Amino acid sequence: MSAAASNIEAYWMPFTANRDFRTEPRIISGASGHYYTTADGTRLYDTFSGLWTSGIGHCHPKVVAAVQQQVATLDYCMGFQVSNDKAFALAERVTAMAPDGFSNCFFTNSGSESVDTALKIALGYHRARSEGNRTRLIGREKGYHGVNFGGMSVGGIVPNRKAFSANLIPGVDHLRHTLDLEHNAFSRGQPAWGAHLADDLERLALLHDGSNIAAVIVEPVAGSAGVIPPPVGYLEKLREICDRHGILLIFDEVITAFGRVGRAFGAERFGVTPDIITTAKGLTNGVIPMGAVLVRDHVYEAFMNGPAHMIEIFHGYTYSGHPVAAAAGLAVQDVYDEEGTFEQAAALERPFEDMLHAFADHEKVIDVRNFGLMGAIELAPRDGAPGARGLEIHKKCFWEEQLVVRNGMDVLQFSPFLNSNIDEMQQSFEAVRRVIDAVD
Ligand code: PXG
Ligand code: PLP
Repeated sequence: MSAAASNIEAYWMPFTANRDFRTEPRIISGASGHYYTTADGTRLYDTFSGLWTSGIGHCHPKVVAAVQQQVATLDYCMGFQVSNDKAFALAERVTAMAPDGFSNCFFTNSGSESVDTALKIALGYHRARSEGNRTRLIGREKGYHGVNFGGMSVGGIVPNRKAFSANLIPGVDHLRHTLDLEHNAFSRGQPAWGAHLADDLERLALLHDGSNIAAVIVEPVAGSAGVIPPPVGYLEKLREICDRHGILLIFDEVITAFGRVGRAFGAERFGVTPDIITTAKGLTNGVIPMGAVLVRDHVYEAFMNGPAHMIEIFHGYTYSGHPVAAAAGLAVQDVYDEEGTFEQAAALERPFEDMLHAFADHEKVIDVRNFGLMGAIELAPRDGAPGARGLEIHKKCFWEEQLVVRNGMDVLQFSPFLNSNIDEMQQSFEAVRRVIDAVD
């Protein structure tokens, strides 16, 4: 298989070993349904549904048609003091499917922008209520909240922070993460051990005084760090401590929203209601970049004060509510409804869990984790070369098994399509096993 483009020097790829990539370029030029194609026509099965993005598959005809139609009708319009019909329609649609009490949403263009928007809304909320002293933000170790300064600062993935350490935003603390292979390795779904780690929030509220803390942000299920489901009772405990201290709870649902955990939102699945929800990815199935920040009514209403001619939040992006992105979003939401995508995802959970946990006894595997249609197989790192085994598996899957598999260091991550075919899923795991067996 050849997957080369004529000149691949110019493009500086994100989160990629660029020089290594150029020795074996893996370039996709087409997609349909659950498969990618390369320039020479090779088909590859996508085990990651894009990058957690494309739950209904690639190039869904309904979405393609909606985007084509919209780009020929209204390609762009100013979003400040003027707007477009599709943005309003999508906001109505998304808030209608959210948990009760989320009647408003703010549009962004990515998960990173959604997170920074959410943090600014949290700070603005307290200020609007004359509690401007609430400035501290709390994230969690191993959290991923994108790469902008706010999200990076509340995030807890060390290599993403290391080079920027001195410039992270001030006034941020982190809860401990909940992954502890000694106590919760190989849990199916939510681990039984670890709810007590939420008490870290109480400890920080005592240290700083809860009245100085603006918000806590967590992923309901950590994704990027390698799928870390919340221990049973953990999210409930965070909610309770936030309530006691007047702290806003932000769920970063960039991955978990729109069916990935078998419901519209993780908040619904876990039965814990945050004050702010960040989304992106599945909002448009990844077709056009877009994110949305959903806010509870009390948050929105706090801003709707002062003279009516005044802008309530001095924040927004050139492309907030972009009409083509919004049209894609509307078509995707139609597909979710018409095809029963979230129910399809829920029905796949158990077989997916079984396929993943079949790796539990493999000699190179040190943990298997899953929740909804999020899964991870953690491999033992090679001595002195963490990440090498994972990258080799990724490449071998691509070249020898025609499979796109995502690795984060030595953790293989799986994000199957919400409408996966079980046989294809099974075959993809058989191929992954062949590759894990074959590498050192
Ligand atoms: N929050 C969460 C919870 C995410 O998963 C972001 C914010 C940032 O979104 P943008 O659209 O700015 O990338 C994400 C993104 C991985 C991986 O390998 C996951 C993401 C990004 C890159 C890699 O799991 N999620
Ligand atoms: N930089 C400059 C010079 C700009 O004019 C703008 C927007 O007008 C931005 C950055 C922000 O761009 P965006 O609104 O696409 O985030």
